[in-house]
Formats: sequence, structure tokens, C-alpha cells
Amino acid sequence: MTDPVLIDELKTLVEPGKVLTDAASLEAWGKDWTKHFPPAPSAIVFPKTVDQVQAIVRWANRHKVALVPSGGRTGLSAAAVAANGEVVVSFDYMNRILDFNAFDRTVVCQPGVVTAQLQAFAEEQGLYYPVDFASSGSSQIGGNIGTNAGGIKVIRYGMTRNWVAGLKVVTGAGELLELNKDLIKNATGYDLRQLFIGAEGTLGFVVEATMRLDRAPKNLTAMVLGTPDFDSIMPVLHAFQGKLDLTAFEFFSDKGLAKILGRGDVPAPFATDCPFYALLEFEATTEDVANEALALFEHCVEQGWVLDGVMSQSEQQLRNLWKLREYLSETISHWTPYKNDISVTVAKVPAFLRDIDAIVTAYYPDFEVVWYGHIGDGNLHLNILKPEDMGKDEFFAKCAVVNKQVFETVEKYNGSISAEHGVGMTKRDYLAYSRSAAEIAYMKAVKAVFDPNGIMNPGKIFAPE
Ligand code: 2HG
Ligand code: ZN
Repeated sequence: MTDPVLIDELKTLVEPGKVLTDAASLEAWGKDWTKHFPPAPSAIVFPKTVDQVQAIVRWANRHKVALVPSGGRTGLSAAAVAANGEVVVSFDYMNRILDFNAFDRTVVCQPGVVTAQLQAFAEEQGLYYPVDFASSGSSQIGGNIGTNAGGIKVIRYGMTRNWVAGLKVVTGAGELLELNKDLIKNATGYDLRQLFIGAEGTLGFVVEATMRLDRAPKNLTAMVLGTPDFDSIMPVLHAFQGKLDLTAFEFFSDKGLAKILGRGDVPAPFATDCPFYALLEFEATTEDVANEALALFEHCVEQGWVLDGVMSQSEQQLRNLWKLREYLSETISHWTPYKNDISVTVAKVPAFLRDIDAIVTAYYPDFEVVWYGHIGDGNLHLNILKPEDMGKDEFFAKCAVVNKQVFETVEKYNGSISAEHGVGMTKRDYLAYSRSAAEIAYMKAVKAVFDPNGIMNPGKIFAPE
């Protein structure tokens, strides 16, 4: 734990009352949505300005105190968990939109701006911030950048990385850098902005981000299609992608649907029971587009790839269809799931899912396994649910037994052990299944350049040595 004398010094660097050490605050700000590691920070500090962030980093360097960045705390890999007496730096009070440029279609955000706040701001300007996920009501832009967050529209819009025009960062050495100056074209050597995106706060803090906006989509329309097996989803994707610009192509299994319907507040899409469901979305800009989608649906039924389906006819119906997919993560959190967030190239998805499913079913015939994810970009979420009568530690230990085989399969398919949730602490021991020894050595060398004293989120991405 950090010496109380040092915490008193920390208090002089920020506004009065902006360092908290009470048990409830340590518990609340010391963790994210994961449940693997009990939070144990020394203090939570809330800077309000870039100068204060710099002062905190310099203080941490002087005294060799570890810092953990904290945003909306919706992370799923424990990158924002302070389990070892670190000081948590929360951006809750740096939450303002600072500027908007209509010609560049850019918004300057403080890191604590909530994703939904940016989305609403974009809408007020008649524009659109397209990176979207179920946690957009709490997740913050700084955290999204730290994990290069993806979500449900990646097939069309890409990851957070695609929308960052420029960054201001305070490095682990305490220096303020302005990266890329919001330019579209800038061929002046290494793009350091990209290094900080997805770095999980291990190189420094994002203290300002200029985010790009897009034109607002028109008449978004969703279809939910039931398929007789997983493999049939692929020709459906191929058929629709050949004719329409999809904004999303998601999937979930019958077990996932059962959990959603069990809530009692989301209507079933249709009466036919199917083992798998695809949710796709497109802009029905004209009647011709909607008719094309219906013709594709009929074609898929004729081919035997689809058993039943529905197309949204109103905004309310669009929202209800999305709930079938978007509510999944929160709904199954009740069963303390063991999560995997894995990806391969799209063409390999069916064989990959079959292999992983066979491993999991062989090891855990009694555990409930829920599959869902972002098929359109090759990202599968595998959630193993804890039986109600089993303790959390016993359950996680049992699940970990199979990690080796799951990750060996990921490696065999040239995939990723973390597609969009980051490495944090939950996946750090498995990094070598996705990155070569040489790559990891280069990554550590980069960290040492920006964070020479190793104060920035230590123990995240890389296992402690
Ligand atoms: C999603 O796609 C999120 O819903 C959460 O990435 C995934 O809960 C999960 O496993
Ligand atoms: Zn996801």
C-alpha cells in the first residue's frame, strides 16, 4: 500500500476532496466489470486538468507509485482493476466536450466523456459517432481508446482506432505529447497516436482526444433470421454482403435467446425455435433496398439456410430486435460467466467455432455454454455460465483448465486471444498464443521508452516478471 504521507502529498496536487481513500470508494473505483481480482487500491484521485494529470504522473515517478487509469469501469479483462495497492486515476471529472469542427467533422473530447454523450452530441449536429456497444451509457472515450473498443458496428465502421483524429497524452515519463494534430494526411514518420490506442494505459494517459464523426445513417432496418445450424449463417452473410452495405451482422445461440426471453421484457422475434440466430442491419434508404433485403431473405429460405425471420417495420421494432443481442452480456452476468473474446478471419469462423465448442463440451458437459458475437468481423464471445451451486473460485479454476486447449486452437487458426476486450490481467498469461516472443520483446521495449519507471498500469498486458 502507498504510504499515507505520500497520499497527503498527492492531495496537494488536485482540488480539495478529489482524493478518496474510504473503503466504499476504493471498492467502487478499484474495479471494472470483471470479478476475478478483488480491488485493493491505495487511493482514488480525480484530476480536473491536464496539468493536474502531469503533476500526478511526476509524483508517481518520484515515489515509484503505480497508477491505474480508470474510465467507465465497464472493461471485461481487468485492465482497470487496481488489485495491488495502486493509485487509481479516474477521469470522471474530465468529462467535457471541448470543441466541434463542422468542416473536419471532429469533436474534441476530454477522456471522461461517456460514449453515449458523444453519440448524442453528434446527433445534435446531424452527425453520427458509429462505435457502439451495450455499455455505451457508462464507458468513457479514454477507456474506449485504451482498449481500442469495437462493438456491434465494426463490420461497417471499424474499431475506435478508425475514429481517433488526434490525441493529447501524458506519457509515463510525465511529458505532454500532441499526437497527429487531428490531420487526415500526415506522413512524418511513426504515428505514435496508434501506439497509445489499445495500450490499456500502459504507456501513459490519454488526456484529450479528437474524435471523427460520420454522416447519420438513414432508416436503419434490422432483420433477425433463424438458421438450422451454425454453418448456415455463413452463406447468409455472404448473400447479404454481396448485395447490401451491412451496418451489422451479429449472431447468438438458442441458449442466449432463452436467457433474454427469461427476462420477460423483450419480445420473441418469431415463433420458430432455431439453434442459431443472425441479426443483420442495413440502411433501407429506398423501397428498392428493403425489397432487395426481402428477396435475399426468400433466397436464403429456399436454400434451406434460414428457417424463419423478421424485418423491423418501425424504430420501436428495430430497438426490440437489437435488445435480443445487446442485452446478452448484462443478462448472463447473473451467472458469473467465464468469458472468452476470440477472433479469426471470417472464412475460418465455422470450423473454429466447431473445434472450440467440441473442446468445451468435452470438458464441461454439465456447464451451460452461451455463444454470441460479431460474425461479420470474425469475433466470437464464448461464455461459460457458473452453476448456481458452485463457488466462484472453484468455477474459474475449472474453466482455466481448458484455456490451454482453447488458446492452442486460437493459435492454430492464427487468431486472437482477445479480439476487442483487451488483455488486461485476465488474458496476460496467454499473450504468447497470439503474439510472437520477438513481438512481445519489442512491445516491452516500447513500454520502457514511454514509461521508464514502470508506473503505468503495471501487470496489465504483460505478466509481472
Ligand atoms: C458484446 O459483444 C460485448 O456484447 C460483451 O463485447 C461480450 O459479454 C461478453 O462476452
Ligand atoms: Zn463484443
